Amino acid sequence: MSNTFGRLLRVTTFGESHGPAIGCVVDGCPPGLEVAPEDFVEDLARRATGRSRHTSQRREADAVEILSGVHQGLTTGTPIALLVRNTDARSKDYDAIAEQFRPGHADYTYWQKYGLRDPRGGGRASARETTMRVAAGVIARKWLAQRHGVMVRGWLAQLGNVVPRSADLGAVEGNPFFWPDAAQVPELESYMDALRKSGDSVGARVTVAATGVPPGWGEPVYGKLDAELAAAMMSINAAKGVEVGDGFASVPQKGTQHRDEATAAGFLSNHAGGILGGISSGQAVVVSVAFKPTSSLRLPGRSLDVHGNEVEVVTTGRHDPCVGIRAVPICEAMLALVLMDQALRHRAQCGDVGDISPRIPG
Ligand code: EPS
Repeated sequence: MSNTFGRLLRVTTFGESHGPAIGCVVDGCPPGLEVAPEDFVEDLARRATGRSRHTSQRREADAVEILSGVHQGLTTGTPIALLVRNTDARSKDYDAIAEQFRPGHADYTYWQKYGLRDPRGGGRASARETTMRVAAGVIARKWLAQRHGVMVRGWLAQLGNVVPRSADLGAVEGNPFFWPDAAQVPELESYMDALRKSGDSVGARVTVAATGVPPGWGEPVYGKLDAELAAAMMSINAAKGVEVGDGFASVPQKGTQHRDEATAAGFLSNHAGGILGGISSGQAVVVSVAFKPTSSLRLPGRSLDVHGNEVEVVTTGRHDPCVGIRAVPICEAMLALVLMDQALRHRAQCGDVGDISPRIPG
């Protein structure tokens, strides 16, 4: 029931935010890749709550246990099962809204679909699930880097109305916003402090890019690389829009402006975001994702309860004022997972084709 994605690299996640554990099964990873519990620490910490005052203050250990698929430090080609135990759920925060539908939240649609729901922490709809995407993504990132030299990087490209004044990727890991301009960090700190005090939330835009992707990954027509990236990104909690390359900015552009011309020295621009006809061109694959403002707010909002009564919903507890911030490593993971799946599929069908001339430098 759609808890699995990918074709040759198949990822299944399971678990609820306030259940005993969350986990995933990564099936289809080639044998011989070194994988150890320490590999997951950095990316899980980048995504985790409670690492700065600007995110939810829930403090999870987020320790990955490898249950299968790895022997003596190497993947065996069998399903890799990863488990993370929930250690800091506080379910009483949800008692008061257990029978209410938070405006803008999946509470209502889960209720309509299943006729019942686990209200604790949003259950399966919680961003907690994304922990396992990031864990699975660690494996994909490692394989892509070792096998193909592909590197995946993400950053926050907008927070509310604030946009980066420069694109210094060296600054991204040095601040709690994944922001590519260190000089703006004090401005963001004040913005987020005021937002948190007001009780409101705000949206954000995340951009992710993969460099080193060779030409040829992606399948026409229903398995287009951009189509699968869009589906993967839209499956992230709170995602409301995806752009590839120039995306919606392409609308007013002229063809002469949008097309990426090339010389023997390489492509002269990358409006296409590294994908032509659903297949990678050898340029950086660039995807942007819009995240809506978090719907769990302490500011009252009108809604109904499960009995049909009109209510004012007030959500207390430990919520992210901008869930888009923590989405940076999640988008990176989804990009890596889609790329690895497509790389394996390309190898399966077209592995004998080899390198084709001319190859335009990215
Ligand atoms: C979330 C609400 C909060 C966040 C949670 C995502 O959950 P709780 O109310 O249970 O603390 O802390 O994020 C995580 C636990 C996580 O690991 O990302 C939500 O409604 O999506």
